[in-house]
Amino acid sequence: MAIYGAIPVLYAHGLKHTVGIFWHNVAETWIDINNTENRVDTHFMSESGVVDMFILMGPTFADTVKQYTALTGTAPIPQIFSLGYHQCRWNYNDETDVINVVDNFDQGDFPVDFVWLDIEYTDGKKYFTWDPIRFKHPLEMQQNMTATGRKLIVIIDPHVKREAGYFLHEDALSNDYYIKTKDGNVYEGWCWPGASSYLDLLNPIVANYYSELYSLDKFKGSADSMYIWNDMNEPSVFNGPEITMPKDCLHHGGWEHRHIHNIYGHYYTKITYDGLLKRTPNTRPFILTRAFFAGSQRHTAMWTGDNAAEWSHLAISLPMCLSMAVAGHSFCGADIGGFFNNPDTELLQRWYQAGAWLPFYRSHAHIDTKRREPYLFEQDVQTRIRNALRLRYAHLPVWYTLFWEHSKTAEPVIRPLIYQYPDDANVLDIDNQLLIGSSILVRPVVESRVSTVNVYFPGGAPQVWYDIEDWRPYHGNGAASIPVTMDKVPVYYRGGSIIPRKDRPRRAASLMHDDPYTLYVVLDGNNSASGTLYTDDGHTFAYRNKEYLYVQFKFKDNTLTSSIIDKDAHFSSREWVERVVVVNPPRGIKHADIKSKSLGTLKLETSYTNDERSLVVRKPGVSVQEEFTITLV
Ligand code: NBV
Repeated sequence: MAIYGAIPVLYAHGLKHTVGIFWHNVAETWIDINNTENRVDTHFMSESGVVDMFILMGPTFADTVKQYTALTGTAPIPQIFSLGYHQCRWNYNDETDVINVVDNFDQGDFPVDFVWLDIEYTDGKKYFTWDPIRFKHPLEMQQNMTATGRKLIVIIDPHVKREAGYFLHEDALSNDYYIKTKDGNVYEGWCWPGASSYLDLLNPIVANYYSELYSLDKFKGSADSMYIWNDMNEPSVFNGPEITMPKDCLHHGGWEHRHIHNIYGHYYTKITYDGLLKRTPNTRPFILTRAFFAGSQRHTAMWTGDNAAEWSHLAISLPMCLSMAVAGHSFCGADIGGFFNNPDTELLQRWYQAGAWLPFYRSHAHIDTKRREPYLFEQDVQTRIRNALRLRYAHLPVWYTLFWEHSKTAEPVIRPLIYQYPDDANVLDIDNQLLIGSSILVRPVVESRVSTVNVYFPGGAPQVWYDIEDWRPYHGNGAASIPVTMDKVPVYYRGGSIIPRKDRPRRAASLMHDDPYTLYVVLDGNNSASGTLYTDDGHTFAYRNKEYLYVQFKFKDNTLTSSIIDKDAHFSSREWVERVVVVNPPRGIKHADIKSKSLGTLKLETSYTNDERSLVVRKPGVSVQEEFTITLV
């Protein structure tokens, strides 16, 4: 039973085989999973609808996920900025507050890309309006933000305030756009604004009307750089049965709410998506939603809803997002710090450190909580939060490349170990570790006051994992107890991988676009490694016209080679390679030679670091657009 969203897909995994079921039914649904000693029985119970069931034949876990995604779609590549850090709170009080938050982030040197406004920015909870006193100059406020590379996201909820004179309510009444009761009257529920009604989104005319409200001339005060958060779209109705809409309410086409309950929120975000596309046709929409259904990944990111400042809620955010990812929806995160109540600084720091490794990275807090922006804490706490944020930003090229690859191959951006190592019996129930793609292994610290955590290193003995702070090797033959401090989170790169990073600290992703890369070449037992890098303009649809760069890096026989994967795609990038760090390098290297068309052959300095566990190749200075080789000599 789900509160916010439902993806009725179920995988059954054995060490040799995975199969799945996709229960394609949008009525409210319960799924009972009954584990007995030798078997697992599953009962699907939907309130109405037909049995439309897809059996996914596998045979591998990855195949099964792909078969499911073939039915429901992949997420298009998001704006790169949306993979940065988001600062949210219910609520930032007024325009000055918002601008001060941005200033304080700058003064404290904390990167952030978006500041969010919750329901209090509206004029009396009437969406598509602004509070006339506290948000009197929304455009100016947004211009001040964009001048620093930051943007605004505002909330739009589906309940419509029943207030005479409110244009949306008047339009809905006069055009008959509202959902009805079983007796044919306009349905009236209770939500933030008080008496509210709900638009009948199943009606294409209503959907079109609503999506057009996002246009720049209608949503006055919204800049073209502003994006949308859809909340309460289950829909949430305070006085409704199970806090939602009565089952016998009537929608377009005569559907009772019971028949379509699980897809209402999905429709809502699809309409927002269409609206943002109409408003700025060449910009990738960004939407965050609370309600979702199978397929919502095509339009929106989601978050896990109202958690609390408790260690168990930090811990559960990993399995929740991992489940979402294998159910096709990778763009998932949880409220950093916990929505309800006040986290102590230990929990808050651990949450920032863990959240940096989930796809959607936003801190959020309930209106009754104490302010908890990172700059408000003691210096040591600030330093740790800043480090977590910087590590996130350094890995933006990895996240972005993985989202590109997800859009093409359906591979989840984050993965449970079982996805990558399906025949390893030891990983079946590991859900406190995750893989970012296939190359980064993370074991966030989600327990209070621990000095060690257990980390399982998958892949068998030949597979080595390298701690990203000191490049210490760990063999893939089981679990190890790893010492942790408040500064330490166990994160490893897989031997055999090449990780592109942008290591120059910046204030926002939007300011990193042309920054140079450091390539981390992590060699396996055969002295080889490979990896990919995707880059484009970061926010438009130009990639659909082949304006992008997709590069393959390979290391073999002491030579790193870059080659363009999609030869018919082009992007004139200003990014270049600033440094190569070879982890587990060959011994006795004196220098390196770089060769490319524009550079010819040049000699590069190298130096060993970390007790010769790594070798740094200085300033290759080659554009990522160009194919090149770097040979260690
Ligand atoms: O809009 C207020 C909150 C929001 O901050 C939160 O993130 C949502 O999940 N919203 C729910 C309404 C109810 C909160 C108790």
